Amino acid sequence: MSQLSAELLPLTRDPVAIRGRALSLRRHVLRMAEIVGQGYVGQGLGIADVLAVVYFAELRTRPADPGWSDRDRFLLSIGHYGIGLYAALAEAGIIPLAELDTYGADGSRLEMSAPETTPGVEITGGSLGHGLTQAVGMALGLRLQGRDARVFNLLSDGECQEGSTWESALAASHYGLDRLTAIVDCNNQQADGPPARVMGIEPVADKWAAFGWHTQRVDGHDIPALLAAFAAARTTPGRPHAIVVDTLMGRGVRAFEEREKNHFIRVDADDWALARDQLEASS
Ligand SMILES: Cc1ncc(C[n+]2csc(CCOP(=O)(O)OP(=O)(O)O)c2C)c(N)n1
Ligand SMILES: [Mg+2]
Repeated sequence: MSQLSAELLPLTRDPVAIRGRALSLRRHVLRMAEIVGQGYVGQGLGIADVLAVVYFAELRTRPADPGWSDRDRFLLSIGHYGIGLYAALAEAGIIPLAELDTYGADGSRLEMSAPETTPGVEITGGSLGHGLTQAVGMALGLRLQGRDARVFNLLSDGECQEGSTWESALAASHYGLDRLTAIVDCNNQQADGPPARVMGIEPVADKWAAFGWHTQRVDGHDIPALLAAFAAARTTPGRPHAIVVDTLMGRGVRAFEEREKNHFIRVDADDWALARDQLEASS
């Protein structure tokens, strides 16, 4: 029998508490990026409210035993959002807070693109369009095993251009995987510019709905709206759930929000103090 603590991560649906968690996540993101001087900071800040809701209002997990068989799974297919995931894992006590200082360093478990060898990281993302395929397989497998664990996949607007995403979407609705939730981060950016210029995906919520998913679209920084959307997903049977979240890259740090190219950023050593000040002023 496992000697690891069976204590569950405590959950809350209090928006004030979740907002506090989101601010902590953003502080962690800035700290990680400042040490290394660069990173996917825009994504980490942009997804903080969503991750705060997932980790602290929804996910059934045991911080001391991240491999617990009945855990809810959170799959990050966009490995480059690892900075945001590490912030959530540290905040949840799954990895040590002090380890965040190693983000992006040689030999660190916190590589810039999150690898599944890190505790709490379910899949190695990075090759885009493969997260939902694995999420569907996991959700089917868990159902076959008679487990009621849920599976969440955070994917990006860029990943909505991948054929494998839509093949998985079809399979999930065919099999009625109602314990599967796709969270689609629409930050209106991909490495080469806005999706509308690269390969348009709108109206993206209509597409998920047309594939048979219970679909909602919410402001990804509106915590009460996010809580309500996740609650609706939890309580609507028979179909997989898509929650399309509109987010702003760099959210909370005005200097980053206003950058035109935000996919991967380098910040001069002198500018981090301003970033920290802007985050504190926004909270
Ligand atoms: C299959 C695949 N094709 C291309 C890439 C290169 N790539 C890395 S990130 C990225 C942008 C993807 O869009 P999105 O995740 O929306 O980017 P962001 O919002 O973080 O800018 C691309 C094309 C990749 N990692 N995998
Ligand atoms: Mg994007």
